[in-house]
Amino acid sequence: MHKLDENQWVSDVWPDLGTAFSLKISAKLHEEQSPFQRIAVYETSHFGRLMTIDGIIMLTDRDNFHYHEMLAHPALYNHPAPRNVVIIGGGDCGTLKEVLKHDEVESVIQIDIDERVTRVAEEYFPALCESNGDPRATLAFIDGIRWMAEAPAESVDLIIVDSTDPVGPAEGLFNVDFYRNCRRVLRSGGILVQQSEAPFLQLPWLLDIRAAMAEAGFMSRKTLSFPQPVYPSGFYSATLAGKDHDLGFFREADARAKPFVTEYYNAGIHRASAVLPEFLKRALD
Ligand code: SPD
Repeated sequence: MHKLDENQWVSDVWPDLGTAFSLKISAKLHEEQSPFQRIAVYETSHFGRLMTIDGIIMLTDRDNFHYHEMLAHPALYNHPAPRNVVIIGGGDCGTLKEVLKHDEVESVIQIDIDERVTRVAEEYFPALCESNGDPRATLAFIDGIRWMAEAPAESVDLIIVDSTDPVGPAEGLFNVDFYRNCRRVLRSGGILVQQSEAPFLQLPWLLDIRAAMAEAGFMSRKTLSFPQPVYPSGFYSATLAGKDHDLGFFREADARAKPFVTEYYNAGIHRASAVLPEFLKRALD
């Protein structure tokens, strides 16, 4: 652990957007160059621990629940019977933990190319990894793009892409070829959900994601918005794509009676997250 000066900050800097978001830190707990990326963990003054990858904020103890819950629960309650789930990326295991809260899920394979992200999370973010020993969970450290290209058709109900941004190692998780394979691997009624960036600041990325999903043959798309304080602008999104069906339905009664604790997600939030501001509705039309 490296103790830092009183007034040190870690900043998530986006030169092309002219923005930066900073967290005050008291110590650097870990830093390494994995075969794929630079992983760092800091102790912050007000947000608990912070993980960055290649200098970009991935998560903090304090606020990661918004993102992980909204990547998992809306899609799981949109699907009538989600039994087999695949998470692409998600090496910190926060999304896995949320998925495993659903008793109807029989298996989850988490496929992250970088094993070091998971090993670092196990050491510094044990709360996110507390369900890793669940017998329904398999952790694989292989290329998710290749896995998807080779997976049997119609074998999965839900695919969650919990990736870094569409630059660097994760770029291939945002394109038509990858989405085509996801669609092939999904059963009828299956759903793909992709973290789809910050609508106000990164709208071109969101539009590209939706266009690629449509080009890959997904019949419907639904973008949900939610707060994510430590990501650019604090306003974030996830986009669901329905293989061959409309995404209007969700198991609202089940969501209302959810038998597990969440910090952000509930049935009302599920409904509300699909209500988009005017600028975004116009952009997505
Ligand atoms: N702009 C940062 C986007 C990072 C999204 N994924 C974070 C991983 C959390 N499981």
